[in-house]
Amino acid sequence: MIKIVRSELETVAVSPDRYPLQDMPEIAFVGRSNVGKSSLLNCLTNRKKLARVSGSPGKTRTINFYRINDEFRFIDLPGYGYAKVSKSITADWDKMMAAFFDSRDKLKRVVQLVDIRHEPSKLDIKMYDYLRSYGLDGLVCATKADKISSNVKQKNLAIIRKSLRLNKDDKIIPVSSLKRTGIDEMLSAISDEIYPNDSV
Ligand SMILES: Nc1nc2c(ncn2[C@@H]2O[C@H](COP(=O)(O)OP(=O)(O)OP(=O)(O)O)[C@@H](O)[C@H]2O)c(=O)[nH]1
Ligand SMILES: [Mg+2]
Repeated sequence: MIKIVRSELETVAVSPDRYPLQDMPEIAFVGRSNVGKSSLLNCLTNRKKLARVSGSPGKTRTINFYRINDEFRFIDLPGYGYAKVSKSITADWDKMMAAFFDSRDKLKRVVQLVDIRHEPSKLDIKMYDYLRSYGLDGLVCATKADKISSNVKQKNLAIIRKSLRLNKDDKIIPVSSLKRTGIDEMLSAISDEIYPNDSV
């Protein structure tokens, strides 16, 4: 399994002319505003303040490229579904995402984050279908697992699986960035995407 020893914010971009060169494999993270993307990145990299976390949703509005071990990148995508964001910003978001997905050839997988407490929203389902159309689906992270009891957890994971229409082999990993649970499972799944030929 990968061991993250170095991580740095490499580039903050809105449009493709600011994206870094495609010289290493990449894993992106997407989900509604406030679902816990930036918190998960901090947890995975074992850094407290690598990505900015906020109580007010809509914090990450840019595409943030993090360089990990000089080996691969984690990409924090801007959250969707923030109610106070105006229509024009939503249109910009769609354009920003299309430009991103159309151009990153070394993107191995996009981790879809959903809140473990709730049934996926229409936007979550739309986003996941969008990932499916690019063949980048298959890895879901159910966040804030510390907020529910373990018997409700199993039930909710099944609901999420069903509503996103996951295949049998697709992974859904419950994670708590607060309690640091599920982080090793997530790192192991990410390892499999970056180094698919390595066994163990
Ligand atoms: N209890 C609990 N709270 C969490 C967890 N992960 C994130 N949070 C909280 O959820 C809020 C949003 O977290 P962020 O990591 O900033 O969410 P984000 O998806 O990056 O949000 P945007 O950048 O706005 O799209 C913060 O108040 C976090 O402290 C978790 O595992 N458990
Ligand atoms: Mg964020």
